[in-house]
Amino acid sequence: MSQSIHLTRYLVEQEREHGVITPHLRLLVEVVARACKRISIAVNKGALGGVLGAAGTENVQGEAQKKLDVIANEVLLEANEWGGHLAAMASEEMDTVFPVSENYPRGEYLLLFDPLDGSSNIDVDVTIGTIFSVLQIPPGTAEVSEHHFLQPGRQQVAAGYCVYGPQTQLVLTVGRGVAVFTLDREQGTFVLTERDLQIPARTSEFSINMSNLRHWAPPVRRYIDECLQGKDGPRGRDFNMRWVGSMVADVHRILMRGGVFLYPWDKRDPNKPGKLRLLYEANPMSLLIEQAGGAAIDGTQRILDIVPTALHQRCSVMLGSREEIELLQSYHQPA
Ligand code: P6P
Repeated sequence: MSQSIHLTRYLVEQEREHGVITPHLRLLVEVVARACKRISIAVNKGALGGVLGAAGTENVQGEAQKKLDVIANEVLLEANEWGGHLAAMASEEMDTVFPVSENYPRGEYLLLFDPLDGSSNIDVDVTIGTIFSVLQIPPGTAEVSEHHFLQPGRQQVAAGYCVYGPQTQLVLTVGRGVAVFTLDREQGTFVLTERDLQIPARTSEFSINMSNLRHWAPPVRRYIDECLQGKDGPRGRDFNMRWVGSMVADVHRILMRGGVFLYPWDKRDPNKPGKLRLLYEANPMSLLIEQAGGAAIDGTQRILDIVPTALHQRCSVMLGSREEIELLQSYHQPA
């Protein structure tokens, strides 16, 4: 019987054979994965678990929180604070950074997360997920503060998400490609089901919220218009469109079969660079996409090169199949 490889064995391989992770980073990923299993169980209970609907509170983004947003955030905080691998955490659901309590030893890693991305889909049973990003700080850093988190995404040491859909899957990179693990609910373990995802460079599927069409900047408008013209237009082929309204679901589809995902700047709020958050949405997803052979830009530059200035800052996001992103970037170059 072929022996299936579980998450722990994969991480031990990465540590022992490739030296890409430390024992503390291995522990961090295992703890996050365990927390995601707990979140998956809560999500799957739905109304039967009394976890649907609004929490009656707002997060730092000014968005109404769902009960599951709060539950997922608390699960991740509780799971990660005692292990000695983390110095601090940051979350979409919390205004400021969360230093590990002085009751526990502090490690050299920072964990950032969107505990439950796609919340608007929770009550209608559409796929949602947890996104996480891991940064490093010099060991023994005394007081961790927000500026320690303001590192460009290329400095992430690990990134991933857990998608709560028909299956629960953990998608992870520790810097050597992208691996996919599917939750075996009978054993309660994440089993390796894809060892090295590669995104097709070419695609005929785009993902964008078309209701914002009239607000887009010209380069994005040109790109989408050409896709819509299909084989009679300059692209010479017909395109399909998908929009789940949950970044994790849309990006997972792109990682698994190719495509291009856009949430660009638009003129509804000109001072906002985009809707999605840089540190715990765009950066982890961009690292995964690049590790799988794709590309991720904000229109003109690589997302992973953006130097953050604020914990919850937003950015314009275009990511996926490399050929499409290169074309989009060319449309953003000055004429
Ligand atoms: P819109 C979910 O709220 C989210 O942050 C992303 O997961 C998703 O891609 C986007 O917003 C959807 O935004 O404007 O289409 O509802």
